[in-house]
Amino acid sequence: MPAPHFTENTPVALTVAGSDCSAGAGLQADLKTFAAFKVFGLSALTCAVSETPHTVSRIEALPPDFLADQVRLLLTSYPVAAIKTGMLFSKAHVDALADTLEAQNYNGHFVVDPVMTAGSGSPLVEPDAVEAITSRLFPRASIVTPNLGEASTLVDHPLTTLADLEQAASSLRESYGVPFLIKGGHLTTDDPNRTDALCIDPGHPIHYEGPFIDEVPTHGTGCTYAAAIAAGLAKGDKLPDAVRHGHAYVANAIRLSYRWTQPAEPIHALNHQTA
Ligand code: PXL
Repeated sequence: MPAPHFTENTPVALTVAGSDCSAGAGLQADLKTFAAFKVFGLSALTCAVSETPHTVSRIEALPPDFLADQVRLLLTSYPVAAIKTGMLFSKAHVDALADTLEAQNYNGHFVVDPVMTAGSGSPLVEPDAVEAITSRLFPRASIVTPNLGEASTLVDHPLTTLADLEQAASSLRESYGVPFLIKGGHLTTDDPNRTDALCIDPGHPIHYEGPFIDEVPTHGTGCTYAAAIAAGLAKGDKLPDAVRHGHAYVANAIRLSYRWTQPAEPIHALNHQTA
């Protein structure tokens, strides 16, 4: 037997998210992504979702104080360098998380993916969760990563063009004082590419562009992207580099995605190998 190899240098990231039993999104996607980036992943569970990429069947939430206990225990036991949030389900869960981060004086990287609906369109959070996420989590975020629909909810008007998306990223950056990455994957345009806009300095968006691959349903891409950014930050990447690596990683995961033909409809999942 070779001697065990201990290391103190492995970065640690924590996802605070829901379980997707079909494992393409949610904390399963986050842990796969952390592992692909060679970051040790921890998970604090908010709720369990019985779902596939096509449908959400049922959601069971854990008690908010149980979420708080997981986060407290992990923060007091591991050198957590980055936290990534996904499906937080309710205002009570958001408050439990925010209170625990404050009580533990957490000041590491904090990636907020403001999850509102599943790729299949079903709501994943109660209506009052969104206000709690914006008021309690956004102000302390290293980056917030809404998709087009989530960004239009946040600015309260529809976003249809890349110019709209850039304007929204700038105005959200101004409102909350933290960087916003708005993902353009859902833009309807004749352009074969899609652009994401990162606003760190208002008025100076950084673009990340890539070909749109439309044959693949995109269940889990948002979770994977935000988890990759958290992994990069945990490893010491600067924010624009963490986003660039995350963007490339998600594009690759879509391009190499799996497909199983079922009696009813084909089922897809992202491939979490590194390029
Ligand atoms: O993709 C958003 C998302 C986040 N978290 C969980 C999910 C989903 C989508 O289905 O199930 C648990």
